[in-house]
Amino acid sequence: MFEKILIANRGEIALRIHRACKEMGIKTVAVHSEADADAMHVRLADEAVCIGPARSSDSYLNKSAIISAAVITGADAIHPGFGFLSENADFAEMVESHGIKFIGPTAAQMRKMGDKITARQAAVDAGIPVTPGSPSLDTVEDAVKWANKIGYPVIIKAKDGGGGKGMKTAFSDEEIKEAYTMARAEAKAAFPSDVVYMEKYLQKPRHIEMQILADEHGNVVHLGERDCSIQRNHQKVIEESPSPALNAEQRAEIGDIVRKAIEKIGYYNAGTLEFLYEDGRFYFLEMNTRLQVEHPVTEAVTGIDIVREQIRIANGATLGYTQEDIKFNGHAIECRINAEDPETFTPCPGKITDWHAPGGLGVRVDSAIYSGYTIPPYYDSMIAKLIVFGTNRNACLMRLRRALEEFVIGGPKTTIPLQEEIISQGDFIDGNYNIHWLEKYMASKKFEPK
Ligand code: MV4
Repeated sequence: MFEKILIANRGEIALRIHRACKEMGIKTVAVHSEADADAMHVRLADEAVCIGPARSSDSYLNKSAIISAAVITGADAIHPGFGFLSENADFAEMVESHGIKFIGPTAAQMRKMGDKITARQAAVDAGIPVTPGSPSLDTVEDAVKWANKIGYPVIIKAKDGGGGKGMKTAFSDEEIKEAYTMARAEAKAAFPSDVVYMEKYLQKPRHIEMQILADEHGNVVHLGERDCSIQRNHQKVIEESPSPALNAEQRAEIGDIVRKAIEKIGYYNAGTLEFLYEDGRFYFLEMNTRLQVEHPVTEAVTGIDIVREQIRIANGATLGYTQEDIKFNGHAIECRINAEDPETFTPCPGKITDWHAPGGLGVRVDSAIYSGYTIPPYYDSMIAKLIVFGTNRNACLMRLRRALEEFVIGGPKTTIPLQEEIISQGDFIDGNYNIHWLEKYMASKKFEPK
């Protein structure tokens, strides 16, 4: 087993990975920017290396600084967490070329499944349902032809797009020309490639993602789904498992399809397949070849420590269990707590003057915040994740309401009031929502925080 793992990340996920390492008797190396010198993961790690100034591009995205830190400290492996270099195939390659294990898929798997068009093709070849779609569109005539073949409404997407950037919908031949031209122009300006393609546009889908774990010997399991539809501006706000929209048969069906597909594709380590779900049907969107922010929701309902499994897999272990051994219990909901104005979502960095995290049975708080800590303005504004488990969804909601009420964060504004507002809405309580629900809700009523 690895003796020492370098954690190439910061904040709550760095702490989360550190915890898994310590429980496995593995030493940890923290890397940090100058701005994170007094961060929790730095304090708790066995060793810490400053890798550069505050700006991410000079520190957490600085491949050679991170690899140098691993070489200097003699780390056997690097865990990239999420964001930063976690889906950067070149980084994975550089790490492996230094004889250090990258905890994740291979660079080749990352390239294949991380690219929207090749991933879609791999999904089709592996029997995963996708939306009716087109190949890359070279001319506006192509766009008109394919839009009429697929049937309106359609959505045009940039191959290298993400987070909703470079997407344009069209409902008629009149709209398709402008949509195509705009999408290509935006792609050219924002991404490495200006290649665009088209899909049938789903107007009221849920966003449901499947967690998979695969070892390097061909064994694959799925760990169920997460419903991530409560989002705003492509930022997830609340995630839950299981999805209130799925029954056991649907779960088993899509789980089976995904498991067999990943076996066929030959992917390994942790991964998540994102789907749009509408009128009882799944449509593959894209694959995330990394650990995700919302992984604790799956850990709560399966009892599996996903980071521990990633480390075991990277160390060549077999899973040691099959799909039949995976049991799903109860219900879990995660609230992302951001240091942001709950109405405008503008980041509010600053000093934490008070910090009281909720506790009790079934309450988990993943955070690297402590009283007196100052949130730096250089990184994303998520400061904590509140994950609550209950034996069923209602019990989970009751507990979540109590935990949010108990949470005290003095200093910056946070999204807690918005979370409390969302979980008190009838639609949410009934599980009756889709990807547009939150934006519609916030637009429809002047949001009044408590
Ligand atoms: C779609 C879609 C509807 N139909 N594709 C948003 C970013 C990227 N993940 C793909 N996205 C979408 N693709 C088709 N064919 C709606 C969205 C979408 C969305 C998807 C998941 C979660 C939130 C979203 C918010 C707006 C649009």
